Amino acid sequence: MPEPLLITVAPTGAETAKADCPQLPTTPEEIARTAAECEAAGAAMIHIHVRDAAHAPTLDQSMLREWVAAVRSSSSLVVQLSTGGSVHDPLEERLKVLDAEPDSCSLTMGTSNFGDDVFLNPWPFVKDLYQLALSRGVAPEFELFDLGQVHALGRLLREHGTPAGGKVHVDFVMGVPGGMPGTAPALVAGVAALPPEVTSWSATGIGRSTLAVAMASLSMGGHLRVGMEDVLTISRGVPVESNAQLVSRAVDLGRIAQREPMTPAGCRELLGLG
Ligand code: KMH
Ligand code: ZN
Repeated sequence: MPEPLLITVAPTGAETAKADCPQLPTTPEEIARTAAECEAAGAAMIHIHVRDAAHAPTLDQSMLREWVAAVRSSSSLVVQLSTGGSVHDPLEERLKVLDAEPDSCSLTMGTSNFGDDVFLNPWPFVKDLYQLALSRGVAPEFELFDLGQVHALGRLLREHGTPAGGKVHVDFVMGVPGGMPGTAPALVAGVAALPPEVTSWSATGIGRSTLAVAMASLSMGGHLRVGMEDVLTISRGVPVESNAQLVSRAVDLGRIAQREPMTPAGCRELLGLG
């Protein structure tokens, strides 16, 4: 039997303005509804960036907790909070994201250019965040924007060990201006360079690279991340209607590859969550 397909939905992100994209979920009610729809469509995990009452990205602790509770009230999705936040968020606030008690957190393995901005992840921050996640029992998902970050993951695991239970899940985030391109050869190179401790991997392609990366990932037995954090059109010039639409397309692609969607319980096992 082929391995079930983990579909992670990243519904909001920190970069798109609500005014430019009214269907972007930016309130607790909208994220709760999105979570329920995406679980029904076949997602097992949700990667969350929180927005405030003005729809702007925030790491406010009470809002983080409110969004986590909203998703848990409407779905059984595995809840992953972004510790990347927006490019403007201070490192100390990004560490405090774990206080909101998510199941999982993103953990980017190095600094990279991010369009005209810099996405800052200095090594001491990476180490602190990793150790904090381990001490809190939060499953890190290692975000890899570039090939150098794949090698940095090997260094982190050698120096600080693997999470209890030995599960190491990574996500290739490809096609960001400043990171690796969203192409099949780049994904092949990234997967070939993964340290041996890695037990599962997924991939997402930003913007127009979304389908190329999804199909390359499926062809190599990988998992998928989809969502409006990463792409806002379903085809050239046609806006995405909802995150569930992107999840449904991922389910369809997975079925062509003879992979059935993984359940949230399956995802918890994959991440080593008790
Ligand atoms: N918004 C980006 C600057 C993450 O969620 O951990 C960082 C990001 C990665 O999206
Ligand atoms: Zn993110």
